[in-house]
Amino acid sequence: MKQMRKLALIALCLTMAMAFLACQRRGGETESAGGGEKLKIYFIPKDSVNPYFYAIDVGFKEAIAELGEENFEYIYTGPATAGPTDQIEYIEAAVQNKAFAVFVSANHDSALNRTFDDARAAGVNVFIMNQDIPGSEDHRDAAIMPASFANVGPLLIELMGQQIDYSGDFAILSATTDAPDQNAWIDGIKQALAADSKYANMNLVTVVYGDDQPEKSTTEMEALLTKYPDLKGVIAPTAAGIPACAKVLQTRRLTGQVKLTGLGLPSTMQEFVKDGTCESFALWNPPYEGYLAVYLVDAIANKGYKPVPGSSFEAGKLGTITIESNGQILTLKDLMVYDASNIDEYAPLF
Ligand code: RAM
Repeated sequence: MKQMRKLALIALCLTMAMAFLACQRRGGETESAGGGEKLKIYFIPKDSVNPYFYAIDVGFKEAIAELGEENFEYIYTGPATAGPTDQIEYIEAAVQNKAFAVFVSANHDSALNRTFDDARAAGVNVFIMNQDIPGSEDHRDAAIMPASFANVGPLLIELMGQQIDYSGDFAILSATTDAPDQNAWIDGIKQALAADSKYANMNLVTVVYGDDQPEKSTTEMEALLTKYPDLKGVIAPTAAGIPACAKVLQTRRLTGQVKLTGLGLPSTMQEFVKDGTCESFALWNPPYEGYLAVYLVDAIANKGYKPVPGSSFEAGKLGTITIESNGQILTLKDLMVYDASNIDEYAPLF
C-alpha cells in the first residue's frame, strides 16, 4: 500500500514537472539566464501564431541588445487564439512571476480591465501594445500606438478608391469582432466614406471577420466572392488576413478584377504586389514599437521616469518620445504605403 502511494506520488511529481516544462515552452518564451536583478518584460500578443507580432518582437530584441542582454528577461507569450479573455491567464502568470512590465495587445476593449487592475495593484506596469483600449484608459499606464489611428481609415478608403476608380461595391475583411484596433479603423473607414463626396459612388456591402487566422480569412474571402459577384474590391486591415485574401484572388485568377488593399507586412505581401494582385497597401514600422517599449521600461526602472501624459523619455534611435495627453505614445504619426516601387526594399525588414 505504502509502495503504491509512493509510486503515485512520483507519477504526480513527474506529471507536474512535464506540465511545467510544457508551459515554459508555450508561446516561445525566451530563456531566462536566471539572475535576480533582471527586469522582466512580458509581451503578450493577440495570439501567439500571428506573424505580425513577430515583427514587434524583433524590436524588443534589438533594444535589449543595445541596453544589455544581462539587464532583461524578455518573455514573448500568449494564447493560441485571439479570444476576448484568452490573455488573462498569461497576464496573471506574468504578475506571479514578478514582471516589471507587461505589454498586451488586448483582444477586447474592457474584458481585461480587472486583470489589469490586479496587475497594477501588484506593482506591475501595464501597457497596451500596438493599440489602445478605448473607454478603459484608466486601467492601463499608457498605450504604445503604431501610428495615429485617425489616419488609418482615411488612408485605406483612399487606397481602395484609387484602385477601383472611386466607384462600386467593396467589402471589409477584418480580424476578430471585438478587436479594439480593427473596430477603430472600420469606424474610420465608414466615417471617411460618408464625409467625402469623392467616395459617393463607393458602396461598403459588408464587414466579415477572419479572426486573424489564415484559414478562416480564406473561407470568408471565398464566401465574399460568391455572395457578391459584382464586388470590386476588399479592404483587409489585418496582417494575417490580407495575404490570405491575396492568395484567394491569385488562385482564382481574379487579379486585376477584384482589387485588394489593407494593412499588411511587406514580407508576406511582396509576391502579391509583384504579380499585381495587390497594387498598394499600408503599414507602419512594427519593430519600432518593441524597441520603444524597452527604452520606456529602462527609463522607468533606471531613470526615475513616470509615464504620465505630457512627459518625455529618450528612446535610442527613435529620439525623444512624448506621451500624448490621452496617455498614448505614437511610434509614428503617418502610415507608409507599399507598392511596386518600394516593396523589395521593405520586404526583407518585416
Ligand atoms: C493584425 C492584427 C494587428 C494589426 C495588424 C495590422 O495582424 O489585427 O492588431 O495591427 O494586423
